Amino acid sequence: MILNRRTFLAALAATAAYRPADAAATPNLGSLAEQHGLLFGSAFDREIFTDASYRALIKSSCRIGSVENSFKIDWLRRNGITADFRITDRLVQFANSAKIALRGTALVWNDWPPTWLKSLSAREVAAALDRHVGETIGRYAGRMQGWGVVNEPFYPPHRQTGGYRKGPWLEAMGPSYIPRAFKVAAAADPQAKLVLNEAFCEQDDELGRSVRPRLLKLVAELKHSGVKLDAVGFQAHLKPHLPYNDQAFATFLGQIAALDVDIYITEFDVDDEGMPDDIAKRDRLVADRCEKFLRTILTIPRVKVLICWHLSDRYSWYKDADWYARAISENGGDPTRKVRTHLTDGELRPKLAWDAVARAIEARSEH
Ligand code: 9MR
Repeated sequence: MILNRRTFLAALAATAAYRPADAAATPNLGSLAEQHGLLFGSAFDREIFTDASYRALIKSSCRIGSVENSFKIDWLRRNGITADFRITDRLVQFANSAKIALRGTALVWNDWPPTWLKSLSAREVAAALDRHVGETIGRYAGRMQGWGVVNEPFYPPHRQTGGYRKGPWLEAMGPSYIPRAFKVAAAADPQAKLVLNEAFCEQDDELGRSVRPRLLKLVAELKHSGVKLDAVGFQAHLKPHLPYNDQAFATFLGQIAALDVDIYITEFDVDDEGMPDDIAKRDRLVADRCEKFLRTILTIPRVKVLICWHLSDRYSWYKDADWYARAISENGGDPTRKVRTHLTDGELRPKLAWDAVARAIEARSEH
């Protein structure tokens, strides 16, 4: 009997004990996605310089990559406005030689400001934005696929006018910091894809539903005023323990796409805090959530990019988030248990979620 790829993947999924030894034995998500009009990749950062096996996984699987932290102002300009570009130079060099299209992320974010920024006058903060965005993008012009220029503009619980996220950029300039950052970015590298990135919209809770209309209005305003905005990024840190409605989210993505922007899924992973300790059960739940979400939203042709926020539990950011272990205990779980939030485990072995993502990508062409 000859199995075509779909039947083969379905057969694999049906085999509960399926555990391929390494990523090479599984569908290559980067090339599979390419066949379906999608750029697939992952976040990574300086760990790739020392972790050869992770570097190999990133190189073999990713057509696109996001630098997780090193372009953020608190990393690049730790002690003042003068940047230390040594690490970012190496990251760009790595991606260029590995032929991975690279994105810098969260250049302008009201969260995590460096201490020195907080003591500046409004005028100096505006100048710092111009310098950080202009100098950083300008330095790598022609070598980067694009930039997450502004990250997470909204956070209605901060109770600022318009639902904006509180922080030094908003305090100094009001919401005008957003078009300003995009204008500086476009001048520094006219070819780079410029992205506005937002969190929570995938959730169908009060927070997600309060961010969506505000983001839609902002994107419409930016486009109508002629700002160069190529794509809107949705993080998709999926939280299955909160309400969600993938169809409603897909409808919202359709409204965003109608404003003539691409859609990028920029930080894909699944928060497993509400799931049982049992690894087999958790892996199945994570895989199911990945597959259902992606099957729904990948039907939208303007979804062009899918980036995981790391490819392995080895580098899961949940491990360092102070609220994560606490949330597991509150749910009656073992707070010392290993995270199962990503597509491969701590030993870089693909999990059920890897194949679930492959199936969802394959289904894209059916629509
Ligand atoms: O994964 C990132 C973690 O290592 C950093 O400490 C943190 C603060 O800079 O940011 C994490 O990435 C965030 C991303 O930049 C924006 N969306 C939420 C991500 C997870 O917190």
